[in-house]
Amino acid sequence: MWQAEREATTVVVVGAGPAGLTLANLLQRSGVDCVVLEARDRSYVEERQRAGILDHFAGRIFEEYGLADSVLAGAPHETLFEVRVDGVARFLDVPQLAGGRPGRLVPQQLLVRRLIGTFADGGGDLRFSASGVALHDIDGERPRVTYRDADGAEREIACSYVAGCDGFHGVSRRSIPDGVLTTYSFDHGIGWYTVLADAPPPRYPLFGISPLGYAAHFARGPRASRYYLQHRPGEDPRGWSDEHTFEQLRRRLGDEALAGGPVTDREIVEMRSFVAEPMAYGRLFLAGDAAHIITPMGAKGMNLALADAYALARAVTAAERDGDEGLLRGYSALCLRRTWDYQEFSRWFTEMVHDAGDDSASGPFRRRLARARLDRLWTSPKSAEWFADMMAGTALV
Ligand code: RFL
Repeated sequence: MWQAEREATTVVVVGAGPAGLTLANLLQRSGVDCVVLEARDRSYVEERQRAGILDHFAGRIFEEYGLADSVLAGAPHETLFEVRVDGVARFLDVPQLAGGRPGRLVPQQLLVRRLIGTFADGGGDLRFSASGVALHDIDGERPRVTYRDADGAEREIACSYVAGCDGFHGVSRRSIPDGVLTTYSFDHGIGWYTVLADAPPPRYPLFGISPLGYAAHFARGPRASRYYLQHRPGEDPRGWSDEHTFEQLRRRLGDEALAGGPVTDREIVEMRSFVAEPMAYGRLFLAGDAAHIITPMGAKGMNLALADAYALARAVTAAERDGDEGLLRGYSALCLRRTWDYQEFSRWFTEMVHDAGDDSASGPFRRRLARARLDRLWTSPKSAEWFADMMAGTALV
């Protein structure tokens, strides 16, 4: 009878995004064996452009594990944030307000590329183009993961833990039996269009509030920019010409001289939030977008993925090295506490910058409230410090 090739490891990590790759590197540094299975090929994963801000807490993870030199080399620290309200600039020194805790500007694809390189250099086992990944016996002592490798051969890996790091559409969360998870979904009722372009980045991360709608401009490396533009419900901005897109940005950001450039990617961003509780079932532990998605306001999606990976690496290491399963038992509750904290921050930020601009949906009363909320960041030092503290990230333990 035909049999799949069988192997064993301590942790099978499903998915090589920021969560899975961070976890794999931290486990490797801790001397815990793992195998990473990724559905896509290496170049696809290394070129996927998304987030760009690593918060201070996430940066500290790599420092703690001695990975900062290989993973964060040359990544500039955050300095000021600029908010332009009806074209008038205001600045916030977020790192200083957070007590000298700067984040870093790191395009997600650069982080991913470096995490792959570092893991591979350390002899890590990362398998791309793994199709048909299926999880078995996750509620037992010895789970198994089956898949088809890049050559089409069937394979099976027995393990002690499965880390479900395969994003929102992955297989891990769906492997948990019906009725176990409570899920929370929220549609923010806002439309966003995002564009990547080979165009000069802004001096500082830039948020624009105007009656035409919200816009933002962020660096994605020394010669590339990501832009976000709110669009009206029912409108499909993918049909906007590049000229129209940059004209909208110039008006919303109050900068007639804003340089354009070739657009390399355009997408509609779903302004949707999602949380699945608990983030663990038996010996399966969910991390990152597999368990929760968040709006880009506040830049917490990738950072939550890294914070989960850190908590899980510590928990698995304590269980394997010291026989102490306490952190594993507390993993879901710890990560959910941070997830809800960040969800609230992201919603607060989203509501403020949208309501303060185009009030066609929210109305004039909410517009004035949003502007009062925004003003408070410059009139109340405590409010500004709280904002900066959230941007820096929280070290829950
Ligand atoms: P990922 O990055 O989705 O990685 C999951 C990996 O799992 C693989 N996979 C599978 N592998 C094996 N078997 C299967 N069955 C599999 N199914 C899927 C996938 O191929 C993939 O490689 O999840 P992870 O690691 O949890 O990381 C999450 C972050 O990527 C995400 O939160 C952020 O990108 C969100 N996000 C942003 N976050 C920020 O912190 N700041 C930002 O400014 C920001 N901007 C963004 C964003 C996300 C965006 N999109 C398109 C979703 C901008 C955009 C446009």
